[in-house]
Amino acid sequence: MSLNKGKVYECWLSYSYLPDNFNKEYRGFCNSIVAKSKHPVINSAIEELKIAFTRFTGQSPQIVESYPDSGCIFVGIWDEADDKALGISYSDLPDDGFIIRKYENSGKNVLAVVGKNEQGALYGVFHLLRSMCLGKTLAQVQGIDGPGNPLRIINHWDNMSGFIERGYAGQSIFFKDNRIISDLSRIKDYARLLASIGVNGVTINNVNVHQVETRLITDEFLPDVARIADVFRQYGIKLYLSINFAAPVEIGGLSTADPLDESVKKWWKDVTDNIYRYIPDFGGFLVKADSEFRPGPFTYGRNHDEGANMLAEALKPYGGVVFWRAFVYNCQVDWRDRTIDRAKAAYDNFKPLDGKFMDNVIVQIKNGPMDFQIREPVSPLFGAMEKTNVAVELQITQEYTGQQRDMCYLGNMWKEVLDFDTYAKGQGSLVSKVVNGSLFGTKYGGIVGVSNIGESKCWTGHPLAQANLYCFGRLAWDPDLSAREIAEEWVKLTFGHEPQVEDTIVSMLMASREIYEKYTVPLGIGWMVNPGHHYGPSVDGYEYSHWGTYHYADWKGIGVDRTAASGTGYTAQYNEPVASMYENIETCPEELLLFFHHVPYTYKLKSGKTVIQHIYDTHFEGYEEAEGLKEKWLTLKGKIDAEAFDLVLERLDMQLKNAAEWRDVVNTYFYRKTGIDDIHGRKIYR
Ligand code: GCW
Repeated sequence: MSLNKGKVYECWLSYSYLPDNFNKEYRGFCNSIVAKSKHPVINSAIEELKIAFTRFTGQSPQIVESYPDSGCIFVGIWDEADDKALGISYSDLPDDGFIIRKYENSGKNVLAVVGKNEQGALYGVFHLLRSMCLGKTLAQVQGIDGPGNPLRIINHWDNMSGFIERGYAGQSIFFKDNRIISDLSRIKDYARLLASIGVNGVTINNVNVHQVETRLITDEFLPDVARIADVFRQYGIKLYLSINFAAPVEIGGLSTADPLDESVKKWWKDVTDNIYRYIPDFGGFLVKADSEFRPGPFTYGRNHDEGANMLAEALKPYGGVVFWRAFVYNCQVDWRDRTIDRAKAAYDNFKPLDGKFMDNVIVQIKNGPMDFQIREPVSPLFGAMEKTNVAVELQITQEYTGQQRDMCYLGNMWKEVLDFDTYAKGQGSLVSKVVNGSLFGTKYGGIVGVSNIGESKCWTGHPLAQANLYCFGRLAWDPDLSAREIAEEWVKLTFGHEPQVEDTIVSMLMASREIYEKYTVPLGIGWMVNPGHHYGPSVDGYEYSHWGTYHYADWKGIGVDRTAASGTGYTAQYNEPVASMYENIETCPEELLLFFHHVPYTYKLKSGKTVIQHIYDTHFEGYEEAEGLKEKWLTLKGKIDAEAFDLVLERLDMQLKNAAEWRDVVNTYFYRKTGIDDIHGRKIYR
C-alpha cells in the first residue's frame, strides 16, 4: 500500500477510526498472526492485517508459523486449520467463502479466519477488519460467509491512450501513451480496494476496442498485460480483455472474421492458447459486437450465438469465459419511424437465441432496456433467458447520472434492479436470482459494473462517488444488503463514527438520486442531455437524431407509447402480471409514466397535479434540495478529513450550477411548448 497519500486515497481502508469496543473485543488477538501458507493471496491477507493492526495499535504484529504463547489470529485455508475446533465440515463452506471462529489452543485464544480456498481467506480477513472498524462484537463477527454471485466483475472503458470513455476521474491507471504503465503500484492499491469488496474479475480495456487495443492479445503487449494480471492475481482477481471481433482481419491477415470459417476459428484458438501461456488463469473475453458501429457476426450473416460460441470454444479448455454484451440495437433510426423502439432491441435480438450459447458464455445485459438513465424500467430480458448464463451490467461511472460532479448514490437504483420480480417462474423470480444462476439453474452468472475510477487522487473525482464503487462490490457479494446499510458502512469506514457525521452523509447519499432525477428528466422519459458528452440539459438534443432515444414532446403531450394496445408493444416483453401493470396507465408506476405512455400535459397524476405542474415543481424542488445538500455538507466543516471536505464542497458548487441550468432549460422548454402557466407563478426563464 502506498502510504501517505491521504485519506481520500485510502478510501474505506484507512483504518483510522477505531470504535470503542476494539480493545475489549479484539486487542488480545492483534500481536501475532499465524500463517503456514506462503501463497501470494494469503500473503496479501497478512499484509492487510499488518497495515490495519499497525494503524490500530501502533505496533506491527509478528508473523509466525506456529502458535505463539499469547492470543493470535490464524489465517489460512481449510486444509491447514484445526477443523474440529471450527466445528463445521469443508462442505459447509460456500465457494470462495470463509469461516471466522474463536477457539482455544493450549489455553490461548485463537481467532481463526479460514477460507475454503486462499481467496476465501482473503475475503475473510477483509470481513474481519471491516467488522472491527464498524464496531461489531466478536460474537457478531463469527460465522460463515461467502459471495452471493459467482462473478463480480469490473469493466474498464479505458483506452490505451490513457483516455477513459465516460471516465470522470482523470486518466487511466493502466495505460498511457499507447503503452501499459510501468509503475504498477497504483494498480496494486486498486486491486486491494477491489478485493476488499469481493470483486474477482477485471476487464482492463474499453469494450470499444480501437486499433492499438486490438493488439493487446498479441505478443507485442501480452508480456505487459501479464504483469498487470500478476498484480491482480495476488488479490484473487482475474484479468479479462475486451476483444475486437474483426481482429482476424485487422491484425491477423485473414480476409474474413466469419465465426464459422475454419481459419478464423483456428486464429482465435491460437491467439487464446498464446494468451494462456502468458496468463495461466486468464479470465476470458468481453465482446461488444454488432453494436454502435462495432464489428460482429452480422457482417457475415451469422448470429450472436455463433460469434460467442466460436470464442467460447477456444477458451473452454482453460476454463475461460466469454462475456457477450446484449447492448445491440439499431442506431441508425429515423425518428419518424414509430415502429422501431430501441427499448425492445436486446430482447428481440437475444430471446430467440436462448439455449444456443455454450455454457461458458455469459450474456451481459444492461440493467435497463435503454442505456443507464437515471430512471428506467428493468430490462425484460432478465425474465426471458432461461437456458443462458446472464450477468447484469451496472454503470458505476456516472455517465447520465451527474458525471461525478453531481452527487448521485446509485445504491437505491441498483437495489430496485436486483429486487425486481421478473415473474419468469412465478412470484419471487427476482433479477438477483436470475443473475446468480439460482433461478434457472444456470452455471455462471454475476454482476458487472463499469468502473468509475481513474488517476484522480481520490480515485473517483468526487469523493462521495467512492460510495458507489463500495456499494457495487458489497451488493455483488450480498444482494440482500440494503442501500442504506451499505451507505452506513461506507460512511463509518471512510469518515468515522461521529453520529452527526454519519447521519448527515448517509442522508445526503440516500436523497441524492431523487434530487438528481428531480432537476433533470421527469417521469422516466430519460435523455434530454447534451449530445456527445451527456452532461447538462438539451431537451431536444437527441430528439431528431439517429440513436433511437426520443421523448416525442410536442405542444399537446409527451412520452413514448410502448403499450401493446396502441404503441410499440414493448410492454409485452415482460411476463405477467408485470406486462399488464406497465400496459395499464392506471397501474403503471408513475415514476415511469412517460417511459411507457404518451400523455397530454394536463394528465393528472395521483398527487392531483398535472404532468406539466409536476415538471415545474420537481425542477424547482430539485434545485432547492441540491442547495440543501450543500448546507448539510457545510455543517461538517472541521469534523471530517479536510481534503475530502474541500473536494466535495467544490463539487457541490458545480452541482448547483448544473441544477440551476437544468431547472431553467427544462422549465422554459415546457412552458414555451405548452403555454401553460406555473400555478405558483414562479419565475420561469423565458
Ligand atoms: O451509453 C453508451 C455510451 C458509450 C458506451 C456504450 C456501451 C462504451 O455513451 O460510451 O460505449 O454505451 O455501453 O457500449
